Amino acid sequence: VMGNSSEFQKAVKLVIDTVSFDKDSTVQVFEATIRVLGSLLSAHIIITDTKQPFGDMTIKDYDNELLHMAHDLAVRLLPAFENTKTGIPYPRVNLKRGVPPDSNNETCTAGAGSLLVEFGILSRLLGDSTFEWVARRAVKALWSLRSNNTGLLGNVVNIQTGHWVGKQSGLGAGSDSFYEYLLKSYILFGEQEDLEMFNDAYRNIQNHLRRGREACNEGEGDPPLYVNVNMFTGQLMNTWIDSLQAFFPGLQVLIGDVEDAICLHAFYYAIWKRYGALPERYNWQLQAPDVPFYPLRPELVESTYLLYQATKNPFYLHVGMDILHSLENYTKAKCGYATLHHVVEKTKEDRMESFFLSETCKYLYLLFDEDNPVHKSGNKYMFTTEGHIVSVDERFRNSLWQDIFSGEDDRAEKVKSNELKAVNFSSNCNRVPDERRYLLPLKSNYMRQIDRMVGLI
Ligand code: DMJ
Repeated sequence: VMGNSSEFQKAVKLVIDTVSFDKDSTVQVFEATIRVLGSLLSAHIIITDTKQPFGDMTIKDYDNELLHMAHDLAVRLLPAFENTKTGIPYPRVNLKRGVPPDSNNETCTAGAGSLLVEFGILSRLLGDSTFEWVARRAVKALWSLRSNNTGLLGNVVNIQTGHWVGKQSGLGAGSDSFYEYLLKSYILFGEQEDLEMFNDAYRNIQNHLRRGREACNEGEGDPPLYVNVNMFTGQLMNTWIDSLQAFFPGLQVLIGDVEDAICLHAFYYAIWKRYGALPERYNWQLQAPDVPFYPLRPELVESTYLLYQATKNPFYLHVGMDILHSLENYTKAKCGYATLHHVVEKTKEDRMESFFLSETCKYLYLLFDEDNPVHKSGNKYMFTTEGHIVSVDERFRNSLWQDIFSGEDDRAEKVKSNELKAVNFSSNCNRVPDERRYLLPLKSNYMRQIDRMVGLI
């Protein structure tokens, strides 16, 4: 993204030469997929792009090594999809030994249901439907378990019985990327069923999770907020929202619900202004953090970036500057940037998650880099949930197989026997003006209202 080809080439070489997944290590299927598999695939796509829009990112004598590594990793994750009665995967797998004997049968919706983008890309690059098939089966299994009454899904499910252990339906932890990947899978692969599921889910979210006035930027009543409810009854379950939920305005931008996105984003920005960070959980009734740490999460920056792309309103450059300054002031440490242990006390933890680089920094950089190749018309990119770039490309539109959901039993057997393992395959920041001179995207009384709601004034 920064166009630094020599560093990119060095890093790719280092990964090829030193990384092995043949490790006696138990990983989370979701995290290994979005962080590791996703980055390998993204780098492979960039290296093999015939247009090379970021500069010369080709690797001398490249022989699809990153794709081979992605394949190797995905095969090691496949045991998570075996011996599960519902098709919903186990949450953890040992890279050498498969699912640990004492494995937990409970998993969260986001963890089990947001593997389709990476697994689908891998399948389509390899011409092997296995990976997409298992990921899609998991999505469909979760989808079939939604409540008959509300259409909502819970946040924790038993993969053998299909019973909801966590009945909370919300947009944050445990649920977030499930919704994101329904839409992004459609954008990438163009499968109608993904869009239909997304549209249905979005409608149910609007009907049961959204509180506050109908038109977000005008009229009487409270500004809109998306709350956590019981999936079967739609009843409010608690009075907190979490910082992960701040991705939702970005998703709303992708489907063109920009007005609502502007309003929800403003609510999160008000919380950020109060603390210089987003607490992991914020209690909107008590106007105080319920869980006070901030692990350098990207969601607010991500939505800010997407809203700027959609509106070109300089207000979002100001928000980005504000976030950047808070990060510099409160989280900078000797060797990197540190998790805030407490957003009020500004104490730090010795921990910098990889999503700080792959998402938080990337979205901030892109927000200010108007001329980046990512933004050039003709270049079409999508971000995975971990911020990895993939081109929206014809080659992901075509599945080379026709049989994806025919002969399910046969495929399940093959997955079990690992028969499908062997596959052959040949800034500009200076322009940012003073806040008061912005054209605010929202009416100023709205801004005052949410500032009051979060105890800023
Ligand atoms: C990232 O790992 C991904 O965005 C994931 O979907 C949930 N959020 C974290 C960062 O906060």
